[in-house]
Amino acid sequence: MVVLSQPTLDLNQYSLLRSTCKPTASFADIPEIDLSDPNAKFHIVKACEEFGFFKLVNHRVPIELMTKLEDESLCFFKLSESEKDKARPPHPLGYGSKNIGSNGDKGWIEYLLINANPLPIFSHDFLCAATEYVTAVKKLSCEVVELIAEGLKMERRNAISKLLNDEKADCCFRVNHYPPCPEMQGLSGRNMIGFGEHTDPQIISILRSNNSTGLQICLRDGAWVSVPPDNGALFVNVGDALQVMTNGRFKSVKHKVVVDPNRERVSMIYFGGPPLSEKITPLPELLEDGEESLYKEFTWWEYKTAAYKSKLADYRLGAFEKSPISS
Ligand code: GA4
Repeated sequence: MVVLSQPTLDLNQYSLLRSTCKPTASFADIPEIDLSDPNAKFHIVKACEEFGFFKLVNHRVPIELMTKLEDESLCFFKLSESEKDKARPPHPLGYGSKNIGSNGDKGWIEYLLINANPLPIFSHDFLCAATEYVTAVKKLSCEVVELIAEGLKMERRNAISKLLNDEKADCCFRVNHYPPCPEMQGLSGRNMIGFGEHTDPQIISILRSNNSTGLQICLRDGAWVSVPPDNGALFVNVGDALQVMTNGRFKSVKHKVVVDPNRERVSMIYFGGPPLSEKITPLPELLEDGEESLYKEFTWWEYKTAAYKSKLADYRLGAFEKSPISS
């Protein structure tokens, strides 16, 4: 028999995690890119420069693929703790709850984190749904970075996409489940953190959520704003590696998730990273005459290793800058 369970999260453990941001952080006017718009490439570049984040509509990833995988994931999260525990390590991949990374970060969350290249053997139905979804979203991530290359007027349209398409591309995929947190009901003015503030280390991340609120992004002026949910849309994050590849012209977006007292949130995120041996440096065709790289030379393996030793909120690129740039 399958026992339905909520993860046993002890609220006392989380009292220190209450966000200092008001739950009513205002909803932002997030740039919305229509992929069928012939000028999408220019809008994408502008959004990456100004927000490091945008919403994508008419993206051609069928909603059925998203909801199928979401349903399969929910079936998994509804299993008993002992069943889910069977999918725990090897760390950091597999099932996790409460702990994010291995350096003490905690959140009101449980998740599945898997290597997307190739996908591991899991429950057959989950694997089928994940394979279909990840294939579609990977294709989309390549399309988006090709539009970025075009929008930046680069000669090599595939300069970035070839890294994501490489058979050794280091891509991963996670499904996050944020159970409702009814205990927070009476505690007005504060929200429970589901996933603390951070930037994604990779090149690009593509996120889908189940029409629920909770995702907040940090604007250039430091203000945190809520991202209005949109069931059919996908959301795109600039990651740290893309910040470096554009020599800081794009900035990776700081984001976090706060939990709702009454509604669960499910999000699925594809993280497109380069092969481990790839050098992460500004793309030569983007450097103006005489412009120097703001960053030391490093491989994706070096950056990823450093990232996994860091705390979620750390400014990870700092150690790789030639001279400190403000975060
Ligand atoms: C953030 C982006 C991805 O979710 C992730 C995360 C990873 C993890 O959950 O294990 C990290 C985090 C992420 C950045 C810093 C380190 C590593 C948790 C953490 C404290 C899978 C990734 O690649 O980096």
